[in-house]
Amino acid sequence: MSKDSKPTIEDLKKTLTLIVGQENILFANDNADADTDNSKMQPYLEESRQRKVGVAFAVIFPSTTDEVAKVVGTCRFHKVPMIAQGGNTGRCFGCQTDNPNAVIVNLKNMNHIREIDVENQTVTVEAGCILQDLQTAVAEKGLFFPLSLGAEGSCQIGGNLATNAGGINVLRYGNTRDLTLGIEAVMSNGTVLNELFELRKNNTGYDLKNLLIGSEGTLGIITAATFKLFPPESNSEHGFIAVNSVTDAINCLQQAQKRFAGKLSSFELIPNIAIECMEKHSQLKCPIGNQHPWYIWYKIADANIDKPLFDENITFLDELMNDGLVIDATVSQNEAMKQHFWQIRETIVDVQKYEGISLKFDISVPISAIPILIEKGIAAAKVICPDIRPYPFGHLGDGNLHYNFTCPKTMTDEEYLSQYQDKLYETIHDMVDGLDGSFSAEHGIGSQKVADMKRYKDPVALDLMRKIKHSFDPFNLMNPDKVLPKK
Ligand code: 2HG
Ligand code: ZN
Repeated sequence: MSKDSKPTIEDLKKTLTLIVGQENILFANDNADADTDNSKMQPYLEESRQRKVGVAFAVIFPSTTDEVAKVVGTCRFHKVPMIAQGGNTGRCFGCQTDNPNAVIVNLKNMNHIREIDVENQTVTVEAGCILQDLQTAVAEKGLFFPLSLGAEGSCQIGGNLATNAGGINVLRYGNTRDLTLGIEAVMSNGTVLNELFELRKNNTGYDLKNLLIGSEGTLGIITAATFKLFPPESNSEHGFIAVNSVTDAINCLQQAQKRFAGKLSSFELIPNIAIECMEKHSQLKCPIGNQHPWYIWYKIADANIDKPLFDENITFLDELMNDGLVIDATVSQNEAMKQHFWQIRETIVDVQKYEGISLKFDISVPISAIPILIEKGIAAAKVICPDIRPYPFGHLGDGNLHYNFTCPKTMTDEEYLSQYQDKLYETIHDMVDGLDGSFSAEHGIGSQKVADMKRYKDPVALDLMRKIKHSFDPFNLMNPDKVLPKK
């Protein structure tokens, strides 16, 4: 580029290619063989369920923090928007874009575990590391990383941090935020924030790490983090039980919390429709029959193996049976059964698609309000769309329901979405708001729920968020149009 001329697209292409090497960048319509090139880009442009197909000028795969910093600096110089991307398993279209000038910064090459510190029980890992790889690596050192969710075989740590992922162990260990001790991120001007502390206590001013966690790439690009590790759950028991109502399920939860206190890791609600759907579309069978209205899968765990939890689990279930709270139950007798229960929980999510599209909800309310939300929500949804198929499941112990609604058997996906999507989202989210709940408990906002931010988020909170965004990203180049609604 000459000194006086304006930077061109060609300059941008050249600089980005120089930073990461030709093999680590894809450009849209790059050459005469444009189709081939775009098909290579496709997996990074579209959402994993193909519910949104985006565009981009380029997808770039930096391998080091320094390369990310240079990419960001270059994009800023050219005033090009940047979309940070991990495993692309998010549910809210957080790492797709409609902007053909945007650059997708995919972190998959930054997948190293920098250090497992056994003495201090911490791990420092790069953003592109797949969650399951991290779990396995720390397990090999005799430690445990508790973040666990259905997409763990393909989601990446950077995405988990950017969305503050929850998952199935939140009851005992908290969300991703609660596991994080330190962070490294590239800021919008290309500087690197290095706060990769291993410290359990650090009160030195504003907590920038916690601003970046859950910010979905709108404040900077997370490149690495340091997490707490735990002793392995060597002593764990699972139960699979059937109950007549959600109120009974909540009573069981309270009993479990009383009896097991901090040892209760997971407490997941599963409706009959999900068990039916799973048995229809997979090889799996429910261990206690498929005729019950509601099911619960729970896990209790402890590191201490001196007092096996098996007997206590049986006593717990006997008590629930005697109280008339449980209609049927089984416990895990071995590792294979534990795997089977977990597989059921995972599979009920995957099989939904075979019954047509589902409108996905990710709400939370105070746990005591869940029965009324389920009852009133289903009644209201049926007034709007009489043959709708409610499919509510999820993290009952956290008050977080995936209050999904599957398309009626008689409709196409397109008819269902065009006629009912907006009305159903509004009705259920209004109801959740009326119960002092949240319209997004663990999946984040992305572009999908930006309008909800405008409708439900406290205006003072929104105003402060906008000011934070502006001070981190004055040119609005970091994942623009996500999270924050326009004024
Ligand atoms: C889960 O809890 C995930 O399995 C996905 O958050 C939920 O797809 C969904 O509705
Ligand atoms: Zn979930």
